Amino acid sequence: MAKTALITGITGQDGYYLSRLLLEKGYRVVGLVPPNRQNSLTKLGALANQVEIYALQLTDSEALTEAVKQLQPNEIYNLAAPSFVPDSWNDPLATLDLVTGTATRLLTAVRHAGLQTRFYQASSSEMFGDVDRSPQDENTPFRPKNPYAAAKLHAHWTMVHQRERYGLFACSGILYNHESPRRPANFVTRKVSIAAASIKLGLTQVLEMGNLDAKRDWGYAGDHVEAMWRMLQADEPEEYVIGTGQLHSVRELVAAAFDCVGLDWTRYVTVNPNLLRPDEHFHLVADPSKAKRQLNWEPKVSFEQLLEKMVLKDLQRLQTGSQYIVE
Ligand code: GDR
Repeated sequence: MAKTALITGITGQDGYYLSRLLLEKGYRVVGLVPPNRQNSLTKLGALANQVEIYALQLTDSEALTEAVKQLQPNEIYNLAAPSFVPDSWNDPLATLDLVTGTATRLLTAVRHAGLQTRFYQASSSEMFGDVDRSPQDENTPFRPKNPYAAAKLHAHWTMVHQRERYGLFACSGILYNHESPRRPANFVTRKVSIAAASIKLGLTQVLEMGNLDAKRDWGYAGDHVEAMWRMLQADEPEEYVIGTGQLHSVRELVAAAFDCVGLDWTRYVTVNPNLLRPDEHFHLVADPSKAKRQLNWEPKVSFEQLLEKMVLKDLQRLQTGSQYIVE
């Protein structure tokens, strides 16, 4: 019988790639989607007809328990979160409720349903925050620096506590930045890929950036969701750091993206001080060796290949005037 996977955040970037992977593997995929967000299903493109949707508010504990009882999922992937980090300063409490609250309510629902459901929590490298060592691994101390990171860390520890106390099969992937042509335009990679494509086509002339010296470990979302799935197929539930292990600056990112369309980025890019973030001196870069050793997971798409994929899709999209990315 086909396994059932339940996904929160199915209409986001990772929800798309994970659904695609699970459908390929023969899973029945069910997305938990708030009733007022059903129109966002168009973001799933062709996959929208292949996944099932269960409408509920993720803040509704009873509805969640009922959904888990009814659907009897073999696996739950908790991906839902307001993921743009600067926004978390606007409403830290709402961030905490959605991030930590959803994880807690889902874990409680699994426990109450008495099922052997395997649970994946989407943790973030932001939890490491103000690191004093690079690269980071599963033993690096957490020092979150913003409300988003603090909420993710609370959810992460909740998952660990529930696993230790109740013996749940609960895992978390501490994921570094992972991008794709489906990344929303406010994140730096997509902002740059859209700009490179539109400047190439003569649609815009300048790109205003924040800190060009900020550095990140950027991977491909399609690779990273594979690690999520592998965690839930392992013998033991554990935490894994998932990233490429390669550190690049925003400057390198911009240069590589403009290279894809044969343009010299220095002619178009300016720095807008309003886009600088406070306190960005630390360098988040993964040591993914545990994932390699235990899950046989490795990223396949390089930094340059990722940017090429993104820029070419944006070029194609702008040239054809289509609203959605087909990938
Ligand atoms: P991040 O992603 O905050 O790392 O979180 P983002 O793409 O927003 O920023 C990456 C880095 O680029 C620098 N930067 C800019 N960022 C944006 N958005 N716009 C700019 O113009 C710009 N200029 C420079 C930022 O300062 C930062 O250093 C992502 C999200 O997916 C989180 O949800 C996830 O948890 C972490 O990655 C791991």
